[in-house]
Amino acid sequence: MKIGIVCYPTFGGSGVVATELGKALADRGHQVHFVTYNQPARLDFFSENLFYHEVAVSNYPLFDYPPYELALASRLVDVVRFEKLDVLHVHYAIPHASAAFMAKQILLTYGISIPVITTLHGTDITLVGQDSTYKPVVTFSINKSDGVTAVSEHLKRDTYKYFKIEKDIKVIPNFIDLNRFSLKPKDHFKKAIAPNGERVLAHTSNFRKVKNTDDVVRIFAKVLEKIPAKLLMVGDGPERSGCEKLSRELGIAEHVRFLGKQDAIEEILSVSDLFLMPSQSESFGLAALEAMACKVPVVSTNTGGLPELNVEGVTGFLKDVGDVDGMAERAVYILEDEERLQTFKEAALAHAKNFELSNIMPEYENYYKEIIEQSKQEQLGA
Ligand code: GMT
Repeated sequence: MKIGIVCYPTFGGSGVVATELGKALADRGHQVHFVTYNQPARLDFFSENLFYHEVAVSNYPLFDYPPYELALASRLVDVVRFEKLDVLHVHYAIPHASAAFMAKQILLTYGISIPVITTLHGTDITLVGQDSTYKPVVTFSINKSDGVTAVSEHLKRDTYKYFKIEKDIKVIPNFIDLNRFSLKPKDHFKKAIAPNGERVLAHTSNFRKVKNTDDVVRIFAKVLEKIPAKLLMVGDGPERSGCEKLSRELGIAEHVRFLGKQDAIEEILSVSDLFLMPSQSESFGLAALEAMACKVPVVSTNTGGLPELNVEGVTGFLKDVGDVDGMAERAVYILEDEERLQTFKEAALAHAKNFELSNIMPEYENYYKEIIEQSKQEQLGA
């Protein structure tokens, strides 16, 4: 198949999923065309089946807000026409689903019918999409997509709860490439981070409010009262400087390392003993799955799709949003006993294997085929 993928090219979860999916599809022999405003963060190698089409946004001085959605729709028309794509798969509804809808309508005037699949990732439904600024467009463009997928059962339920959706939503969970995300021998790095055998806790995110990164620091401060430990904070975003300030105010700054954006996340996870994800909302929790694949148990909130990933008492523990004391107590429980920690580590990896790329990718492949066929039948019936 010739597949067009639209996503945010940043380190955010939806962009990561879209890029890893595109790479895997290219490995399977499909031709994959990324249409984004920048080279996707993880699209960092050459493959004869991978193409990148940049969306250039004209910044005419009249525009206070350059019309990105129009630039994207025009680029999609161009790419679909000239590359003869079979399907467009857009990740994150805003504004990708509506741009794809517009492109689809324009392409019909050229006699081209392209099916559009929208994958819902999280805040496009749970946060941003519910803002009345966008809600009518989000509802319309989901209903006008030929196929719709969500990354967890919970997100599917939320979508039906908050929007008037007439379409079937197929749940295809996020996935992990266990060849990349696995425990790496990084003992020298661990010694440098935790020279006295301290436990290493980790958090990776884009430091947006929804991630509750202050709670990561607060949980860690409480863990530190009980056991020697270090905290690795990976990523960058609006809340990062506040977190640094908080760790100074709590007097624990010497035990917290802010590493900024990192490519080799698996190496950092490989020296970690526990992953903290105290998010306000999390439709799936890809970062937690990456940790589990590197044998790192997870203490998280019980929000959104997290209970579908983190198994209570097996791969880690789940507490209510904001329950800093509860999460700290559970973290200490896992970390204070070496044998118990090893049991949780093994279980984290065992569960991550259920989300292995090779298990999940065919679900997308089959869904593409189904939607392409369905769209052909509709054309014939029209
Ligand atoms: O940052 C992004 O690219 C999307 C982001 C979001 O806020 O919607 O992440 C979501 O998509 C990820 C990939 O499917 C999920 O693993 C995250 O749980 C989800 N984030 C939230 O729901 C907050």
